[in-house]
Amino acid sequence: MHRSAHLDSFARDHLPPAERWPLLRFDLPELEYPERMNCAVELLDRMVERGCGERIALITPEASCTYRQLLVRANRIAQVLVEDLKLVPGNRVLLRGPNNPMMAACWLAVIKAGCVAVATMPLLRTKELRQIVDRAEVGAALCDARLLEELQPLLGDSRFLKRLLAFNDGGADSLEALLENKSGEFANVDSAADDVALIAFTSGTTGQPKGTLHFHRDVLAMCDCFPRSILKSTPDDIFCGTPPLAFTFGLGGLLCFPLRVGAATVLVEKLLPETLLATIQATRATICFTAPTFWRLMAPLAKDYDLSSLKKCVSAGEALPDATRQLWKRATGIEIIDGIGATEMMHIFISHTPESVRRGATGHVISGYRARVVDGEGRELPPGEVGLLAVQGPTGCRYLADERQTQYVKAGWNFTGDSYKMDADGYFFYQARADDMIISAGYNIAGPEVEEALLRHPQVLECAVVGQPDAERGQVVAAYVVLRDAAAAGAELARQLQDFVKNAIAPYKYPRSLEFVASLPRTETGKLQRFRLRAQQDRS
Ligand code: 3UK
Repeated sequence: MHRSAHLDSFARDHLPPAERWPLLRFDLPELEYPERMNCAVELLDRMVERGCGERIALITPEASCTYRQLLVRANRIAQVLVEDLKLVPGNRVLLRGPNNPMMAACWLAVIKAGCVAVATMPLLRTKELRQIVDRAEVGAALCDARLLEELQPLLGDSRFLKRLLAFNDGGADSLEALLENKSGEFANVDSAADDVALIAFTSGTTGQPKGTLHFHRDVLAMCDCFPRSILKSTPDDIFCGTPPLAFTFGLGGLLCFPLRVGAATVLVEKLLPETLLATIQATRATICFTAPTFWRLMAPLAKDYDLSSLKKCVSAGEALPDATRQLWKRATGIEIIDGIGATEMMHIFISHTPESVRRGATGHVISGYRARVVDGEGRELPPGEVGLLAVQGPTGCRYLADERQTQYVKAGWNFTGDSYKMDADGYFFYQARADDMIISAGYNIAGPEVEEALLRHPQVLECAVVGQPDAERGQVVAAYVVLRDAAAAGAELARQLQDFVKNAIAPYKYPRSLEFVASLPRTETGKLQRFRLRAQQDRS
């Protein structure tokens, strides 16, 4: 490792021991980064030096700002961090806010100052924020004034959190008030390429959150892999979408990818399917990132909007059902780009271009990464066999002081926890989360395959399929269905849907239990919370 710029060595001290790291590969010339490098400086100062100063960087429904304006703003915030909050390189700074320009500028400022950004999802409550503050020993926080309520209690009683500044506030002790006296000139911290730049907590569903440590060079690596080989983004692109900046899917897609190429990004605080479509129309956005459910809900509405600017549509977070891909294509003519990424890997590592799509597949491994399907002992399986997905690339899993490191990384490979099969051409087909496989009367059934079949029925808006404990069969397949027309619910339609599945896939996979619900439990990142549906069953 290179000489660290961190005066506070917490992050480096809490990296897993070297023998538990995944093997890192830097197989492409663009991944040969210099030993000293600050990723925020590369994304911002360097772009202004290269002539992007007067280009638009950020767009909101109300205003826009140029690269130079964003740089001055980030510099002023960095000055506050150092001069007023007395932070030193390596200190962890919690960030909390919806997707807006201050949140973006704060992220860049924290990293320019050599501190470690710990961005948190807007919907987290005090309990979850406390876990994060304690695990990452966070000493300072920058928080959108409207989200203070859940964070404030920690200031009084946390061992670690001592300083808190609110932004988007305007009050006398707000961050904005402190910015007014700052020059906008900042001496960037000359970090090592392998200094920790951020800790991303997994949008994990149960138990203690896991913090994943990512270096300055990892941030650039995510920008130089998927966007270059698959998205092929250019300076003229306008990015938009829903994932929070606290989720690495959003951090890449809505901040780092656009800055890396001198493009613009649209930041909107709260988006619904209708407002995302209206945003694309109003901003003439060219690239949109969101989760499969959003693509599905937007498809029938698309005809009411002018989406002629839109060129690339990216789906990630969970499996994209082929039925959804076809709905969107019929509505807009655009082939969605599916991609699997993970917080541990930072961003997407298996995907496809619109031209290289294969029905039912997530895609092929992208340039810079390697992937294989292996058995329980880590032996590579032949094409067509279902096993565990293992990946390697320039980024990889390093949990913050966590025993679960040995579950994610084995023999140098990252195990995402997904079961997949690969075909003879190297296309990867998602089956299920390995621990979500339903085992019924000795059969292995992947919930997503049953969901896919149900989604083809015109009445089905959304659905989820999980295993339900059953005395006789161990588990039975249970479906939860949201209808387009809730009034149609009833035993007759339930039977029709069951028959519909029996005719579409092997009959033993049909949902023996089928319940109509008004909505499905989802995380802020668009993921279905299967554990909640299962917990519901335990109670009933
Ligand atoms: C699942 C997918 C099938 C899969 C993420 C893009 O989702 C992201 O990170 P998380 O840590 O979750 C990782 C897990 O989510 N998943 C994600 N994408 C797909 N399953 N098809 C997909 N296209 O189980 C994976 O292991 O929340 C996604 C970029 C950055 C991210 N952090």
